[in-house]
Amino acid sequence: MTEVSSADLDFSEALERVGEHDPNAAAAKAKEQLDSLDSVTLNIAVTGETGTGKSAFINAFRGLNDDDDNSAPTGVTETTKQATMYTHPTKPNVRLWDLPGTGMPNFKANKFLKEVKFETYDLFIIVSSERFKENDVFLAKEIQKKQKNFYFVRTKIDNDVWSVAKTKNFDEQQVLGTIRENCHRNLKELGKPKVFLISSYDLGKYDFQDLVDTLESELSEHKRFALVQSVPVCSLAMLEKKKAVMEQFIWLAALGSSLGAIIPFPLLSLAIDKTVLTTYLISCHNVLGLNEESLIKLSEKMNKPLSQLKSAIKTPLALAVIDKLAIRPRTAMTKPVKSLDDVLDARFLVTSFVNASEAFKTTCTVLRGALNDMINDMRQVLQTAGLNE
Ligand SMILES: Nc1nc2c(ncn2[C@@H]2O[C@H](COP(=O)(O)OP(=O)(O)O)[C@@H](O)[C@H]2O)c(=O)[nH]1
Ligand SMILES: [Mg+2]
Repeated sequence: MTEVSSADLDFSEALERVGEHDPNAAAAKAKEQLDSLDSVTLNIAVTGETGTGKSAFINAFRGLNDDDDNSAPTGVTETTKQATMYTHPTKPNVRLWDLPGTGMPNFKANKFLKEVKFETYDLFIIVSSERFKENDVFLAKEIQKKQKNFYFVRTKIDNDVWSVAKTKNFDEQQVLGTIRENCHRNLKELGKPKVFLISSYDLGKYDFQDLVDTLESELSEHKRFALVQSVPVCSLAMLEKKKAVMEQFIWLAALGSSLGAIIPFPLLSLAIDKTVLTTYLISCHNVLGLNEESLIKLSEKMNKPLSQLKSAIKTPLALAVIDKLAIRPRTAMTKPVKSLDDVLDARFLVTSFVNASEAFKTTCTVLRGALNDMINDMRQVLQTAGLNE
């Protein structure tokens, strides 16, 4: 499966892409491919000395706060020599591994990598909160020998910035530039590797987006998709990235939802398997951070009432998805919301004539519109929360 935007894809191209000429077989294949996207695993190892912020970084990456249930304990001295796995709360196929600290004086990178079973991981993130040390360099070289990728992350940047923020002539870019230079000096044996400056308590700032872009560009297509789906929506820029990735699969969801509509149906919506569309839209809802858990985290992080964030969600489509997922019983107080089925039907009704190709095209348009609605709502949520970049 190659990367493509659904925008210009017609039905016959979609059939070709899944390698089936029969529309029913193509729909089945498309559904299979959608499922397989959720089963690809991404294993990210996070390593570095004790106290450098490995656990806090893992929590932030999973969209959790340090004191949440299931979060990696922070501020504790590591006693275990084992790697601990933390799965992503909504994308369990994405796993972050908290590796034991690398700070001991007689550190042997090769032995360390064997002990933590290096072959398990797709990539390594080497964390430091001050300067990178000899052990970090040894480790990077050994990872390279084993033909895996590593990325240097310099954490606690918020502390560095904060400590000089009150000084005269404070220039944030200059502070960041100096930190970067120092890191490069410590890592010069490795050439000039990229170093990402990060605050785990404010992923929307500094280099987190750049880190995600870089990982994305170096992963295989399916793993890249898992990565972008799982990262928290910490900025408007990250939201745009997520939009782009979800758009790539509209054609697949549209194809998967087609019921081989080769005879005219009185209503186009009858020719569509709405369960496939619903699954895709729920997945968008989670990926974009419109789900309850993500909104709660955002409200805690930005210190904004949850109700205020929720009130920024206004489109009937986003509200219908939320309503569909709500577990609470409806009460008299609940505002009546159109069901997702009704909202989708209303959008399909626009077209009255049908063949498989038209059905596909219309479904793509409906999904694109639905995704746009959710994106616009989430943009409002982020702005309400005070994230404007
Ligand atoms: N200000 C700030 N503190 C951090 C950051 N990352 C970690 N910390 C703090 O540094 C301490 C050690 O972090 P922890 O994640 O437990 O480090 P680990 O031993 O490498 O897992 C904890 O008190 C964290 O709250 C960060 O990006 N910014
Ligand atoms: Mg830890």
